[in-house]
Amino acid sequence: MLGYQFHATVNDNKTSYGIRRQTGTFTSTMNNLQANTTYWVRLYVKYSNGQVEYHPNSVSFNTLVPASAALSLVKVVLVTDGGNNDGKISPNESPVFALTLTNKGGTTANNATISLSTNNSVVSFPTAVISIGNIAPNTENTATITLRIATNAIWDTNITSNVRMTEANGQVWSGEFSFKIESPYVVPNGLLLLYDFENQNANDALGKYNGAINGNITFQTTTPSNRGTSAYFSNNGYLTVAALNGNFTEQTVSVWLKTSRITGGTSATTTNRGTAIVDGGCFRIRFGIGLCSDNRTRIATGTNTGITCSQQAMPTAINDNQWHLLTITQQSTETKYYFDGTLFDRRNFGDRNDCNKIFTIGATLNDFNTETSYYTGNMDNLRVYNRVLTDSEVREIFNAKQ
Ligand SMILES: [Ca+2]
Ligand SMILES: [Ca+2]
Repeated sequence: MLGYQFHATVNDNKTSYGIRRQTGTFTSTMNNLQANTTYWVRLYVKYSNGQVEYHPNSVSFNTLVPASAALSLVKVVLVTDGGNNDGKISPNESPVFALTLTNKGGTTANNATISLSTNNSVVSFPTAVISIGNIAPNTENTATITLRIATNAIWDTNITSNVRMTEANGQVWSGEFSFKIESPYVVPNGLLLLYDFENQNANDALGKYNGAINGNITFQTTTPSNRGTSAYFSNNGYLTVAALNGNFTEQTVSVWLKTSRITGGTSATTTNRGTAIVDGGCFRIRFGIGLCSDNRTRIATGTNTGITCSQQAMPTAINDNQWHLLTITQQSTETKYYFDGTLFDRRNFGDRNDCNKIFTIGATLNDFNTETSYYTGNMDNLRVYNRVLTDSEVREIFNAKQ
């Protein structure tokens, strides 16, 4: 509804005009006009005998669209990932975004609100509508909005979030922004399981291959990254992962260890046979460490070789009670050995572990020449992949202390 004024100049004071008798310049107001509509006005003369004489010309005009607010989304900032604070948005996190709106219109946007929707149901919004208040012309207001990423969200998923901006009068504007759901872990491709022991149990951090604790496993705050917890194996404690079957053509096992004692085998015939890290589960990798007579630490793999002193010597003794990363990859018959992210040996083994034997962490369960070889020490971030990692990927895990 608009009010317009028109002006006219009249040089005859003997007549009455459409509105009233008048000479000179006068102004009349026309109310209740519709916006963006064409009107015309025309003067007429009404004589005392009732005769009306219209001016031959009318004047037309088009009413304007009234000034309004015009909101747009001009900036989106990730305030926090609402999780591990690594700057990446991952499953089971609640990221907070700051959304800045600007008003390029002619009037204040009153009681503006924001609501969001996305193209993927793994994203939800704990607060459906966020108030952003009044936004004066050519000014900005910022509101923070929290999203919730479902635990079962898939890594490397691109999310487009639609932003609906609404003024109290019902006027709606829209915008959008995008982000990616990423793995919270480095080198996620092909990662089958990850035991990071952050929940102080034998659950897989990826939620797929939860294990069981057998015997004495406790949890301690020493870790490679100095954050979180690790598992401490002692007194013949070990883990089993019943569901995992490693019958793949390629494998990688990566694990952080901190130990001062790497003799643990209980063979009746051999001392210092070393301890086991992983075994069974139909993997080609049987993975143990042993302390040998020359006091160097060695890694053993294969089916029936046991953890003897005849195999791959690591460049540095591992039993220094410091965190070290051991990584073994296997492709066809070639096995590669990495110590603290650096390749130090490669050998050929063609055997595969017994596929009927449960995947075991921290023990061999009477399979290495009938010895049990329990591990003693801390363990963190045990990773199993169904592919061979590259040298640079092994180093990336080491550098990330993951
Ligand atoms: Ca994160
Ligand atoms: Ca940990």
